[in-house]
Amino acid sequence: MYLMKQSMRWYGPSDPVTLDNIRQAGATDIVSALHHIPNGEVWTVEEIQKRQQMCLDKGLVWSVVESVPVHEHIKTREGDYLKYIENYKQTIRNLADCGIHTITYNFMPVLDWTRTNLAFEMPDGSLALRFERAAFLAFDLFILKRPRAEKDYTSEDIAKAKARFETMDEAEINLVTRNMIAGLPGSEESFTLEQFQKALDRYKGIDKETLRSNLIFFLQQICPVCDEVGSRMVIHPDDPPYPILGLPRIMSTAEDFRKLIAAVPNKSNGLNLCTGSFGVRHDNDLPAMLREFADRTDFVHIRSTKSDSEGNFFEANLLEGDVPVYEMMKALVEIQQEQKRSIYLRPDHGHQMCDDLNRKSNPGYSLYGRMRSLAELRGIEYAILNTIQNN
Ligand code: DNO
Repeated sequence: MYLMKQSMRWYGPSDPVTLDNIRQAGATDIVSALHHIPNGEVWTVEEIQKRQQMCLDKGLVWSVVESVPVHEHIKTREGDYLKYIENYKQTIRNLADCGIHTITYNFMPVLDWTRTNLAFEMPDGSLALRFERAAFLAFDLFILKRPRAEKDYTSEDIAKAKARFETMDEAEINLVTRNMIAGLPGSEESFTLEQFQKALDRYKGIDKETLRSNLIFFLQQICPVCDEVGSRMVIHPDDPPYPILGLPRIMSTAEDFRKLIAAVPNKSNGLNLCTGSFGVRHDNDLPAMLREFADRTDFVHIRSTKSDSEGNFFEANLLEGDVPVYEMMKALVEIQQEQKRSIYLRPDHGHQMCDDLNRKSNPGYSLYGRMRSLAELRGIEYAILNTIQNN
């Protein structure tokens, strides 16, 4: 029987969650990145091996990179983008030389993932990540004061955002601002408000189709190298999966990924199926997406969000959100048996709970919440496999 490769993200030596913690949570594989290397520079074999050795010393294997960040100049195709693409190729070759072949990346302009609230209190006292639309709009319209932002919203939206802004004291304004632009873990960039507006301005002439063609150009350069060394680029979807701050988005739906495969059919053009990101759109049928893209999905993130009709969402307990976790796991178990291979899976964004409430941790990446999710996922997989075996 082929079982999921139980993986957990580790941010490296400065992560408050230790490799021992991760091993005790039951994971066998590590998802990591060399966050100390500036975006755009080559990851040397020596630096990669150092990180690998840290994992091996604790009986773990660094199997998936999340992420080799894509430099903004590649996304906008300006400045030194050709140099950054060459550096990216070299990083892929170096990773392959060290035996690491699964590389996660995203193509979201300026910001990686976005939340307004990193400590949303759940009824049981644990803390969740949340995206509150009115707070986000208040940030865009009245804190950042993005030029012409009003044209992206209805007058009803603007009124709600204004009312929300009026409830904010200085501390909340600072907090929302920090959450939005100071960089969530893994996002590689952080800004002041002024730098942030400049970063947005670089996308002025770039609409959806231009951004998509920049991604296609990037993959056309990178995928042949990946094919040669037996590696795969797995793209992470947009989070949230719709346009924000006037920026284009190109990886929010199954159709977006279909377009990418049609343009770059290389087998190294793969998917990191993140149920939490795609799942915020109820028109994304997640198990169907997993089945459709099974040949290209080497890495799965499982978490569940719960959204309301206002466009707010929070990250729910794994089995209590909108994501059909059982159906996803069933599809995953079946695909693994059909394809006779194991797929890397990591629990994503757990709640901050238990002793983690008294510790500083990377938002979404404290220990116990993810440990709880991994245990639940393992239990679901175990039950499905037993049912298959007994029939
Ligand atoms: C958030 C993560 C993302 C992801 C990148 C991949 O928790 O899922 O930051 O790592 O988008 O490039």
